[in-house]
Amino acid sequence: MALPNKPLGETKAVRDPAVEEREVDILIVGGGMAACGTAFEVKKWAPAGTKILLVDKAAMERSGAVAQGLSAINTYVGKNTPEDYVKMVRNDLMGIVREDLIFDLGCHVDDSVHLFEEWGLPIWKKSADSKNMDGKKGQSMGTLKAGAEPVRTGKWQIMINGESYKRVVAEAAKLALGTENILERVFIVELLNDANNPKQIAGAVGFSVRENKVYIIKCKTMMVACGGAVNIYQPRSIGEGTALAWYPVWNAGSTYTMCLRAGAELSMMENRFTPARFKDGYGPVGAWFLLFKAKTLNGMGEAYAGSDAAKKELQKYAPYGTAAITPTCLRNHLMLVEMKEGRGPIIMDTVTALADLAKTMDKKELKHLESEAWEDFLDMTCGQANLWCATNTEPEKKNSEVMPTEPYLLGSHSGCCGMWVSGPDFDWVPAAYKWGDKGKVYNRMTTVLGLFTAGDGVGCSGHKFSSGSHAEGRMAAKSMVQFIRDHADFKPAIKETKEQLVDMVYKPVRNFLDHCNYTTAVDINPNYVKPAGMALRLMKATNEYGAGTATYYLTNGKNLEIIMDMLQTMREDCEKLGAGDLHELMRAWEIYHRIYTVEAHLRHIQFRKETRYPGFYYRGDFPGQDDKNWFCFVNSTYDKAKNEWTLLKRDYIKIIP
Ligand code: SFD
Ligand code: AMP
Repeated sequence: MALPNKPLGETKAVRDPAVEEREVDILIVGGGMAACGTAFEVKKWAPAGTKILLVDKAAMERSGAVAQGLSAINTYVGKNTPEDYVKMVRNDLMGIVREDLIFDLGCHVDDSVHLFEEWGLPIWKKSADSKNMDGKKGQSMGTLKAGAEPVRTGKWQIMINGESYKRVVAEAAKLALGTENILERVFIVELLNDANNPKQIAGAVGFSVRENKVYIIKCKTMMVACGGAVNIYQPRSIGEGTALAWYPVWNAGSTYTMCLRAGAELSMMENRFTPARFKDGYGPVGAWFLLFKAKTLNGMGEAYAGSDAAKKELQKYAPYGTAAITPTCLRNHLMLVEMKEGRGPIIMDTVTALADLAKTMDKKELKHLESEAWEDFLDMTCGQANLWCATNTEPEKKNSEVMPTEPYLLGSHSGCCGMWVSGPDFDWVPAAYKWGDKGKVYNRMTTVLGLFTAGDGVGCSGHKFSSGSHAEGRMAAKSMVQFIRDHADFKPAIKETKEQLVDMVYKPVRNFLDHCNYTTAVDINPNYVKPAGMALRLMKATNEYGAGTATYYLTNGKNLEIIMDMLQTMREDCEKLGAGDLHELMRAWEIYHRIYTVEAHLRHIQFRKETRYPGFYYRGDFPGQDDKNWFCFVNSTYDKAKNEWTLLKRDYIKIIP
């Protein structure tokens, strides 16, 4: 149940919180697209009486990446085939992907889109004379399921009026699960392995960000879908712009850190997404490229992306670079070449694009087109629309700059880091890609028994986006139900005592309370470090040594060696985090999660001795791709008892010719 909004000011943390213990069959951690998918699907398959609980750190109506809404659904297969979908994802991610996971998703994703429409999400449609119909007009054309044509921008993307997208999806999830089975504003800190089998999941511990209360929850199986990782690198937005980012600032790598600390194997953590976005406001570019057919120009006014020099550059990365659609990282690479050679800044030519479209439009249609240009941002990144207002930018009259942002870690958008999970139980899925227990295969289960993930949590299978994340959450739900049926006699046991868990979760509070009177300035104290300070320390280090914007995304072996040392020190110093209120306690745990996540990222970059994703990051000591040695997955595990990382290669197996 949602707690009411709190009164002004932060809730002071106390030394000894209340403790609530729960035991359920199925625990869903996260309340975003994937978790809402799980919540919607799970009860349909679960035996009567199954206890299910969903825990979100925020309020589901507006939590996660879709909080502000979206203006497009980027994965709708429609008349394409799942095989084509695999080929698109494979090409965009430079060849190394899990084709079993992608194909499986391609078979199911449209069903989630059909549900969104049934639940009230307006999807743009083509009229009989091929005009774009949005809002109510679009709805009057009938549903996608009944055969209406969506407005395709690219081959995979469809336009929506999506400001309330997350509300629509969350409402369905809440209705399906029942609000009595939902805890909002509870931040999960750590997963708990079973006392009798350390390779099995048995529960999780977290705390309320609204009241001084720790939750200890036992379960038989768990979905962890806490999104990707943001603010692990110094963002380009500073000063007045602080707190702006493209991906959701409130997703702090909890998925990766909690799963890796529970022993789950990670895959392709070296992959990151460094998106090109409208400068300073982080407005996405997809609609401008695909719907409005805009071009990017360099500072000389040249459409550099189609130039002979660009074609020559892309040939270095054939077959991906020479494919019909240039992979996302290489589009960035071309942009960076221009910037580094002094031909920046990069400019989105909105003026020409809108003028060209206007040629075939009457006045009313033109007005509508202009409002669509605004709505694109108002629907999902309203800060960009605000910035346009603040800088007198009318896109039909004034162009905007585009810039590659700071790096993000995610597995659902144009990136593919995450957990190494089992694929579906089909004959065509290689044995190395499917696993489970007692002769059963559990689709989307990590290498920890009973621990599932979806959306940003699943590695090696990007380009799921909002719709695919929802569908994947639903697919995993069915496996989770199968799991509890097969493990009906499993009694989760936690080896940590209640006191030990409370000590761990509230340690930053106690550090603070023990020492806060020692100095007059509460943020400065020799006995504790505030999470805000630690966040700055982390972002400075990753920016400078870990291929951030400071070095045009370039790093090398020596820089990585230095930052590993710094990260180790930061982890040690995290023992001294201090939190005076509940909001700060959340910040303390977020920074802890961020540090582990970015360490995993950098350890993978260190291990992979090539530059697989030019434009996302570069290894100065290993430029270019080395297919002979590195056309494989890089995986890793972390042993929390020994504080040891193990990195390994796993074979890439081609399934779709
Ligand atoms: O324009 C804890 N995305 C786009 N998808 C599309 O389909 N179309 C678009 O147009 C897309 N674009 C876009 C997108 C995202 C953003 C931010 C913008 C623009 C500005 C991507 C999708 O949104 C994304 O793929 C999915 O949302 C991923 O789903 P999922 O479930 O993996 O993550 P989530 O939705 O962010 O949810 C995370 C949840 O976890 C909670 N959480 N709960 C408890 N304890 C913790 N420790 C927790 N940590 C996090 C969160 O509160 C949240 O509920 S465009 O750029 O291309
Ligand atoms: P973005 O707004 O950059 O997140 O992109 C939204 C969708 O459009 C994603 O599916 C991208 O892969 C796709 N996209 C964005 N820009 C281009 C482009 N220049 N060419 C092809 N596809 C693109």
